[in-house]
Order: sequence, then C-alpha cells, then structure tokens
Amino acid sequence: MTSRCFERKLETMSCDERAALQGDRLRAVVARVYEHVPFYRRRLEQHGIHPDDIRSLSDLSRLPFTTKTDFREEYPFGLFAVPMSRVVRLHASSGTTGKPTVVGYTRRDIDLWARTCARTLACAGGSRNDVVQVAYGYGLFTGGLGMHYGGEKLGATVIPMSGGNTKRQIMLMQDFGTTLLCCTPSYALEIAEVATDMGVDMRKLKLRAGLFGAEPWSARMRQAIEERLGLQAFDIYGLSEVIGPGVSSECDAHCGLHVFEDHFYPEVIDPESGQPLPDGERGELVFTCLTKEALPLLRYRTRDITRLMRAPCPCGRTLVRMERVSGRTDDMLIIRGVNVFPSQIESVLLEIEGTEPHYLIVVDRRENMDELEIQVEVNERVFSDEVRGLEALRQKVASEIFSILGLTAKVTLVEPRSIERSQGKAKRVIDKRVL
Ligand code: DLL
Repeated sequence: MTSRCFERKLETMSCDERAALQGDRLRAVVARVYEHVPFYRRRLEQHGIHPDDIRSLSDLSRLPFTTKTDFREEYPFGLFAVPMSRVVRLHASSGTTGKPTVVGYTRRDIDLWARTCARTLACAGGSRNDVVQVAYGYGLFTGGLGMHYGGEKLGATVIPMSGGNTKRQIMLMQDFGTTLLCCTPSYALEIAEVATDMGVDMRKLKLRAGLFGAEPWSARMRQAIEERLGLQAFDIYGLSEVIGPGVSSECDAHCGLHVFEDHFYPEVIDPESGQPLPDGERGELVFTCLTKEALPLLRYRTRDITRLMRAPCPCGRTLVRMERVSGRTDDMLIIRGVNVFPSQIESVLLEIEGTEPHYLIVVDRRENMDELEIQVEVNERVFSDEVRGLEALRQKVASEIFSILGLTAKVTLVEPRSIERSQGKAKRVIDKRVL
C-alpha cells in the first residue's frame, strides 16, 4: 500500500525514468549557470569544462564543487543566476564570519519550495484535513516560511506561530486542534516540559505527528518526544543554500529520509579526497540544484555526514533515501536552532578593544534549552581597571555577539593567561550537550 504523496507520479516514477529527467535537467542547469553566473563561467573554464562536455549524470563528477567560502566571496548576490528584478524573496543563514550566507528565490522557486515542503508534510501523512502549527522561526531563517507555504500548498490550515511563547503555543494547540507540529526537536521537548508545568496532558490533544529538523537529534530524543507529546515524530532535513526545509524527509516507514532528487541531486563524497563514494558508504553530502532559477548550485558541499540507500521503501516512493545526519565535517554548532561557527565569535572578539584572542565557547543544555557561554580573556590594562569598565566591556561583547548571531550569550571575562594554552590545535569549544 503506497502511503500519501503530494506529487505521486514524480515521487514514485521508475528510477530509469527519473535518471533521464535528471540528466536533461543537469545539462540545462550547467548551460544556464555558464551563461548567467560569471563565477561559474570562470570556475568551469578554470577546470577546462564547457557545458557541451556534460552529457549525462555520469559526467556530474567532472564538475567542480561549490562551498560556503564561495558564498562569502560572492557576497551578497554574486551566485544569483537571474537579475534582482526577478528575485522575489531573500533568506539568510550564518556565514563563517560576520556576513551571512544569502539565498534568493524567484516566484517559480517559491512555488517549487512550497511543493517540496508540501511533499514533506504528506510524507508525515499530512493532508488538507490537517491543522499545521508552524513553530519554526519566521524571518531570515527558512524554517518558518518554508513550512508555512508548504502547509498552504497542501491545502491544510496553517497556524503561523513562529518559535517561542510556549504557553500560548500549547493553548492554541488545544483550542485550534493542531494535528501536525513543526519545530526543532529541542523545542518539541521544551513544549512537553512546559505543558507538564501547566498540567496539560499533551497525549490527550489532537496532535498526530511532528516534523522535526534543522538540528541533529538522536533516537533517544525521538523516543522522549513521542512519549511526552503523544505523536509520531518525523525527521525533516534541508539547508538554506539548497532551498530550506523540503530537501528530504522521513516517511512512515522511518528508515531514512527520501531526498526530493528530481530537484536536488545528492552525492556522497569522501570529504578528504572529494571522490564520490558508492551507495551505502558514509561521507559528506553534496547537492546539485537541478531546477532552481535564482540560485542553481553545482555540487554544493553541505558538510553534513550521511549515506545514501537505494533499497525499495515500503511507502512506494522510489526516491533515494539518506540516513539521518550523523555529524558534520566542520566545526559548525547548532545552538537553539541557530547555526554558529566559532570563527564568527572569534571575529567579533578580535574587533573589540580590551579582549585577547584567547577564548572558550561552552555550550550546555539546561531544561531542554541550549545555553551559550563565552569566556574571554581581557588584557592587563582592562583587568586592573574598575569594575564599571569591566562590566561595560562585558556588555559590549554580549551585544556584539547578539547582533551577529541573534543569540543571547552569557559572557564571562577572565584574567589574562587563565585560559589553557594548547600545544597543538586549540580547543575552543566545549559542547556538554547530550542528545
Ligand atoms: O535548518 C532548514 C530547515 C528548517 C531544515 C526547518 C529542517 C527544518 P539552515 O539554517 O541553513 O537550514 O541549516 C542547515 O542544519 O546543513 C544541517 O547541518 C542542519 N540540519 C538541518 N536539518 C537537519 C536534520 C535549515 N534533520 C543545516 N538533522 C544543515 C540534522 C539538520 N541536522
């Protein structure tokens, strides 16, 4: 029995038929970026590749990679393949330093995104009869608006709650009869905890399924969420550069996440050598956007670690599955759903007079909420200053961090030379969270 699909034909077509479609789309997108994105024309020429050389999917591995550094160097719009007059939406996620990674969408991209998010909701059994509470953040982050448009495309009733305001979230779940909840897994646990404090038994509500993603989570967290909220949990994956949520999602077989590969073609590579790995082997996930207009990326390195699985799935979808993301190849942390690179924090500290380039980032989780502490050494002059001066400096660091990350951090100023020096690679991050 095939489970619910939003676009059944495209999700269940034979693999050969899909490969032919992907091959056609790959040829078209390479020609398009060569013509419209000076960055890609240069890159392809440097690699001695002309669009005519790319004839089928098997030529994909000849193409160069795109990385987050390319976004930084082409900031803000250098990777766009259409004039700004055709871009109807911008979103952004963290860059590795002060500047964000900017992504753009044409009107057709927004429609594509709504459809892939509708597929995601249908994977979790969603239909027009559902009431979808979107508790991902709205704004530059793609989670809120992505799932919002997906819910509307499906014809469901959408509650645009955004994150936070937990008591109100719970009240509306009760009053509006929410059936599908979309939020980060850590926020789902927080909702469960607040409900307990309020004396609300979440298992008695109409909640049926939760679509959780945007950060890593474990089987243990899944079990805790399912028990406390009385719902079936589904893992959903995506990243802003590729489109946002709606890149891959779990179906009710819960054996990996189906990748919407007719639009986002996945490969897994050895992160050291860059060589493609055979199906089933773990490595770094790479995506080529086959159909996007504003930001069609060739072989974008996600830094996420997973493997691809092609065995048939009982749900009837023929889309390749990826295993739950098990880690990253770089040092990106996800704190309260916000992507944080230690280098962003470092670039803030280096700009501030009075601090030393010796710091420690401590991440912990208390009562289901991530906490970020930054310990930073001050120089001798500041250290011997009055308490008032120290407090002003502490506040300045905290507010600069907030303006770059959008996260409140506890800042602790410490004595000169008190942070342990290392003999080799500096250990700048202590992550005490147990998922
Ligand atoms: O987090 C998009 C999204 C929103 C996905 C809502 C799912 C739900 P970014 O902010 O660009 O986009 O962060 C992308 O988050 O490269 C992964 O490292 C991580 N990530 C996203 N989903 C998952 C997941 C959104 N299900 C980065 N499991 C990605 C583990 C995830 N990590």
